[in-house]
Amino acid sequence: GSVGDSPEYDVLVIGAGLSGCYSLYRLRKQNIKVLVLEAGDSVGGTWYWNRYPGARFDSESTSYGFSFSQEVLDEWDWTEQFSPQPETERYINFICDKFDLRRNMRFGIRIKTATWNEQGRFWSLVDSNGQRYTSRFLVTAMGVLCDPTLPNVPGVDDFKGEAFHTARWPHEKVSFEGKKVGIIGTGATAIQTIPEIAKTAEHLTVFQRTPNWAVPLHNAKITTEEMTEIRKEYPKLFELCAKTRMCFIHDANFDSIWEASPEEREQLWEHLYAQPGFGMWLSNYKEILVDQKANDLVSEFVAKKIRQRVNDPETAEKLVPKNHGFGTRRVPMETSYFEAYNRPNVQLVDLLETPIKQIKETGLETTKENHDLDMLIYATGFNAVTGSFDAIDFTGVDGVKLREVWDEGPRTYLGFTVQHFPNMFMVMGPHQAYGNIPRSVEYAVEWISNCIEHLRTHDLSRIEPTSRGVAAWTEHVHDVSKGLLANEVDSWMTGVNKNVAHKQKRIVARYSGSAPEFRERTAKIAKDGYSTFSLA
Ligand code: NA7
Repeated sequence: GSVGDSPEYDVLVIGAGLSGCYSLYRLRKQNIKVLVLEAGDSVGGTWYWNRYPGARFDSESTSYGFSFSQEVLDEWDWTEQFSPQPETERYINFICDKFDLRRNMRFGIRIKTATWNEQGRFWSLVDSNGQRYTSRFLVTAMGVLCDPTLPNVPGVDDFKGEAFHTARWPHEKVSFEGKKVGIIGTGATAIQTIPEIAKTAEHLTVFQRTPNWAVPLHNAKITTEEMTEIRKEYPKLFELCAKTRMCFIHDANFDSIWEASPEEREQLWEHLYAQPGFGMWLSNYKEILVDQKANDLVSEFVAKKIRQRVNDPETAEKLVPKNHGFGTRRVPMETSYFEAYNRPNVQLVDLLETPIKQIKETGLETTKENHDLDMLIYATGFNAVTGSFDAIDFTGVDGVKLREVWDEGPRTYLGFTVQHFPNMFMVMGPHQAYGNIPRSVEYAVEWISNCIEHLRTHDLSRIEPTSRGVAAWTEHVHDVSKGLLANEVDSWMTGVNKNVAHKQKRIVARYSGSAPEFRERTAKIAKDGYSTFSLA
């Protein structure tokens, strides 16, 4: 292109969550001119938007923090085993202050279109105010769960009381005192917030469509002395996370359920159920996530726990999932969730029996009755994985639209790149291994920034995956997803969102092989000089 056509930045990054912050840190170290564009008014992404009461990690705090800076590891104290949202937001702000990241960030900017200019080899982004930004490379750091969705029921706009989606929670304190509160949804978010709201609301009605297999989080404080001990173990901890399938500290169990006696099973399950974190899900017998019979047994154990913890047998029965097995959807972690239903001010409404008819000025009407409400909370989830891409009009080579390329489900090369969209890199895009997200974010950002560095040092200004590469990777992602019971169940992990018209069919949205395998395969491509890409 002509001089007038040269881009203003080397790299534009969309999003200032963990992915965007680390992208900026890395790229700037490489002397690359970067600008981060963020829709929110500050940094933090997920931890900026999700301010609902009870929001916290289900990952161990110490395993969730960034590992890239020894100084940060030395200076930052986590105060809880599973950090609550305000502390995590402070942590991300601490990182941004420490490395002066805000200098290269712009806030309150919602990108509407992203268009590839083939002649000039650059990306051109336009925000909702019509402002234009250009760069040689584009890094999408938009998060896996960032586009909240409301129920597709009549009357959502009619309700006259206070109404919030959990992912758009107000910055001001919300009071539940003396109020009749309703909440729609019983996913990981709702299960965190319901016990908190129940503490002060005059009345809380939970509108449940699909119950979920939640297990106890067992959160606890971390003392300063404990933090000193933890700090010494950081190298070991990150080594462990690098080995495990989903980057958590919970290692796989290679024991077979069929070689254990019923007493031994019961013993292991009691042990795991009493452990903090995802152990019940991730350190269980090797068959439980792939073999229906094994899954039925562990599901029965968790069902028994629910029945023991909920006083009213009818309510307990409604809380036991019937159509999917334990661990086949993202397992919500709970703190006194089931006990919340033992409170006199909490009521469970089973929408499978009595579906929502409409939302009205005064509350919510099911096919059976009217529920008058002062406040309605939508814990109804997200247009996941590809939702943030749907929200921007991406145009690649020859006017190709990303929405069309992904019409039948995502097609990527290594989860990082897409054919027809040169010089675009995705952090936590589809077909990547998620799990304990920051571990995956660090790897993805390093892969991408190394690739950009390689291109620069080799005087290359264009990279695009080949159709052969995309076909092979997409097939590989589909192959490794086979056999997992989770991939035969509707959830955000299989790309289903009943509130979004084009999300009714299951797709392979994420890389469900192991994270070490993902890293091994993608690192090999880098080591071979990215020769499987078309480079120019
Ligand atoms: P999820 O896990 O997608 O949960 C959304 C919940 O909202 C789920 O229980 C849905 O029921 C329910 N929902 C959605 N739409 C409706 C309508 N129209 N009517 C009734 N109920 C509805 O989102 P979360 O925010 O809880 O968690 C997202 C992730 O964030 C989580 O996995 C963690 O990784 C962090 P359904 O199951 O569709 O029947």
